[in-house]
Amino acid sequence: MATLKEKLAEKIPAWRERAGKLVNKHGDRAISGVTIQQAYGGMRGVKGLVCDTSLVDPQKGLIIRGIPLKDLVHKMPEEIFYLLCTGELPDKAGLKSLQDEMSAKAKVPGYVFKVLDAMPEDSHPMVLLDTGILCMERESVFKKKYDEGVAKGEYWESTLDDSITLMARLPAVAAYVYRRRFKKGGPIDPDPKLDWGANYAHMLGVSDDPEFANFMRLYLVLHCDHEGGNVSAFTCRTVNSALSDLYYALSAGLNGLAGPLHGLANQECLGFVLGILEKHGNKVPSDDQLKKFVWDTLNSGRVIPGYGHAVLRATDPRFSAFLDFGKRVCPEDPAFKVVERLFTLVPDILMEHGKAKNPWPNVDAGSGSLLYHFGMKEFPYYTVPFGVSRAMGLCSQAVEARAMMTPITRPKSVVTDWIEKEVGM
Ligand code: CMX
Repeated sequence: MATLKEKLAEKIPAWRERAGKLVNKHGDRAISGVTIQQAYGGMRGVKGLVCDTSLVDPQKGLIIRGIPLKDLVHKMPEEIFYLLCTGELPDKAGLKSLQDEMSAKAKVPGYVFKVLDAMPEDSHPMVLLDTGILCMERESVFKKKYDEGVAKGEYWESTLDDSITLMARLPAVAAYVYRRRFKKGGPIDPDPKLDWGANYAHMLGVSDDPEFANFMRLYLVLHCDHEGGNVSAFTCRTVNSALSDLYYALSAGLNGLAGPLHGLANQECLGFVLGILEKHGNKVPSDDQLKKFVWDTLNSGRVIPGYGHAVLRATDPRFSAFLDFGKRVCPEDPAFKVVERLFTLVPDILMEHGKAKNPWPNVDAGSGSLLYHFGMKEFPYYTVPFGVSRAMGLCSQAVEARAMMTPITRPKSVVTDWIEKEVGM
């Protein structure tokens, strides 16, 4: 058995050698160009980053360290974190050592709750989560080691320490945010016997259904990472590249996740589904009624939430995993049934409509209806569990970047005058 740190220590020298060889032998070779459209258009498709934790394949969706997500949906989130960091799934002892380390580091300092209590009552749950993370910055092991003058080649070790502490504490902070913000009563203490996902489910206090813990584990696995260039990952890696520690960097990344074009989209999808039910007397409408609702939405110039993707060109395997879960656990739940029916109808309609490059569902099409099924009805909270999960990807990417001694991020910007001169305008 190898602890996470031991496994990384074993692998990092070979990773450094591999990258070093590439840069030495082929450093001048171009792997991407940049068009003017890309420069003005969010750098879509520009290959300018290396991220080995995961890859988004247009057809297969998320692939974590070479393993398609569909083959990982029954794993524990802690196993996925180990995989993201090292490229290998842990054996039983390796998993236990990580879980033990997380349990030992899980206690959230009391001042965090005092800070959250002092925030305005209507603060957004993501503001509370990100503030909770940021105010713990004084605990950073990386910062302490950096101030002591530790060598650059060892930065990854204290970045890993910070990652594990942050991940260990996030469920308690996130559950506190839920219970305080939505007046659910006092906080629920963690149960040291429970794993990471089950403990989060327990501390939320939303449902006694044992399936809720299974759902939370699945949710945490499915949202864990989505390669390196999405807003939250790119932000986190940029901030961390300045050697701002992970408390600064993770908080910054999750501030990006809070945007409606990124992590906030899941609440809009559930709103769409509930709007359908409301319009039809809270009964699942017929397929013809559903088709009409979808066409009416499109004809009024709006998008169908939960469908389409910037990279994917097939059904998102994360959606498929949620669909399978719902079919097993709550096939008769009206909101879930609408999600299931929409999946059979919307892709054809979007193809006929002819605009969306990808007519298939993304992860957000199904997740909200399942949270709703378990009794979590507060939409503004929905990005928070996404953030708890995505911390796995952001932290593992930071460990990777420090392991590879990646320099500070600093692409070049240009002025419009320069572009006009380049094209002779
Ligand atoms: N319904 C209707 N029209 C859609 C559509 C949808 N679900 N998805 C795309 N389109 C339209 C676009 O609005 C665009 O129209 P215009 O040319 O009039 O602007 C056209 O099809 C082409 O868009 P695209 O290249 O296929 O999609 P983008 O890469 O620009 O955008 C996304 C991707 C996800 C923002 C878009 O598909 C969308 O708005 N989907 C609905 C919202 C949603 O589900 N968001 C969650 C995304 C999850 C994630 O990012 O992880």
